[in-house]
Amino acid sequence: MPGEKDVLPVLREQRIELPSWAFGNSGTRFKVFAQAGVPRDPFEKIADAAQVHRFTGVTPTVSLHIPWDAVDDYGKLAEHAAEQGVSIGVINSNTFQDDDYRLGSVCHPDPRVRRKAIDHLLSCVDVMDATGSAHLKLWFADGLNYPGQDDLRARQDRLADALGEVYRRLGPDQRMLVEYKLFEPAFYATDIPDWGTAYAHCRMLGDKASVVVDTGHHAAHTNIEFIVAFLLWEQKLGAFDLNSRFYADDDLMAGAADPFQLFRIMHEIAGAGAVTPDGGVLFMLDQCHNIEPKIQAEIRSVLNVQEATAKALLVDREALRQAQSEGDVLGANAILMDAYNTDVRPLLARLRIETGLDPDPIAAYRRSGYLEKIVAERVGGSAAGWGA
Ligand code: AOS
Ligand code: ZN
Ligand code: ZN
Repeated sequence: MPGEKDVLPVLREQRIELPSWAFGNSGTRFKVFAQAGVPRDPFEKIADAAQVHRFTGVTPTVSLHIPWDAVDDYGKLAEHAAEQGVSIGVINSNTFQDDDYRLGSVCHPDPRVRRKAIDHLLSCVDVMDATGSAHLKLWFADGLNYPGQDDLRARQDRLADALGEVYRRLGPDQRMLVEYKLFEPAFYATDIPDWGTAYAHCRMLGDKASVVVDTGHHAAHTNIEFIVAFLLWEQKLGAFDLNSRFYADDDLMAGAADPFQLFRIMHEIAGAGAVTPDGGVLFMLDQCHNIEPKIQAEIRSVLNVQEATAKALLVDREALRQAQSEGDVLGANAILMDAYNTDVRPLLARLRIETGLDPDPIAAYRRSGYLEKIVAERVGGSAAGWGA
C-alpha cells in the first residue's frame, strides 16, 4: 500500500472551489428558511468562503453566479477577494430566472430571446476578463414539459449556434465548461440531459470546451465513475460540481449520502493523475444548505472530499494491476476495499498540522467566534438565488 510520503504531497496540492451561492439563504419550492448572519452581498459571500479556506487551507477560489453576484465594479470584488486570501474562480451563467426564459434560453424558439441569452453569456466572459477568471460554466434550464412542445433537433441547432458564438469570444486562456442535467426544471426533455450530449457539443466546439459532471444530475444508480473514466480517457473532463443526492438534484453535502461513490470517483481521478490542478480537472462544490449552518457545512464537505481522495490515493495500484492481469476478481476488489476501509483522518490531521492549520477544522471554526460575529453584524441577509 502506498505510504504517507506518497499520499501527502498530492493532498497538499489538492484544491476545491466553493460556490458563492452556498453561503446565502436557500430552500425548496416549499420554503426558504432564513438563517441569521448570512451574507447581504457578494462581498460578504466571499468573506464567508474565505473562512472555509482559513480552516481547511485547500479552498482558495470562489465560483460566482451572474447575475446573483453582479456588482458595479468587478475589479473591486477581485481585490476584496485577494484581501481575504482567496480569488475568484469559475463564472457561472444564469439564463433561467427571467420571464423571457419560460420556453428556454439559448434553445428558445424566438430569436429575440436567444439573442438576449447569448448576450448574457457574452457578458459573463466580460466578467471573466474583469476578474481574471479563466472558466465559464454553462448550465441551461432549457427543455420541454410536453411531447410536441418544440422540435428537439431544431433546439440542438440553436444550442450549437449559441455555444459556438460564445466559444469564439473566449480569450486564449479562457475555457468553457458545459454541464448536463437529466431533468428539472424541464420534466419531459432537457436539451443537455446527459454527458453524451454535453460531450458531443464540446467535441464540435474544440479543445477549450469540456464537460462538467455534477454528481447530482443523473438517474438513480447511474455508474458515475464510468462516465468520469470515459471523459478522462477522452480528455474531455473539465470539472465537477460535487454534492450528494438521495433522490434528485438534492445539492446536499458531498460525501454525505454515499461516501463510497465519492471514493470510486476519486479512484478514477487518482488513477489518471488528475487530483491536483495540473491534472486539468476543476473540483467545485455545488451545494445549498437549506437547514444546516452554511460555513460549517462547506467545511464538512471539503473534509469529506479530502477523505475520499486520501483513500483513493492509498489504493495499492501496483498490486491492483497485478491482480487485474491475473484475473483475480476478489483479490482486486479486496485491494480497493482495503484502501476504502482505511481511517485516513489521522493522516489528514497530520497534513493540517504540518501546514500550520488546526487538525480539526470544524472545531477550530466553531471556536473562532466568526458565526457570532456575522450574526451580530449582518441583518437581513439575502437569498442565494434558489427559491428566492
Ligand atoms: C443546476 O442544477 C446546476 O447544478 C447548476 O450548476 C446551477 O447553476 C447551480 O446549481 C447554481 O445554483
Ligand atoms: Zn451544478
Ligand atoms: Zn444541479
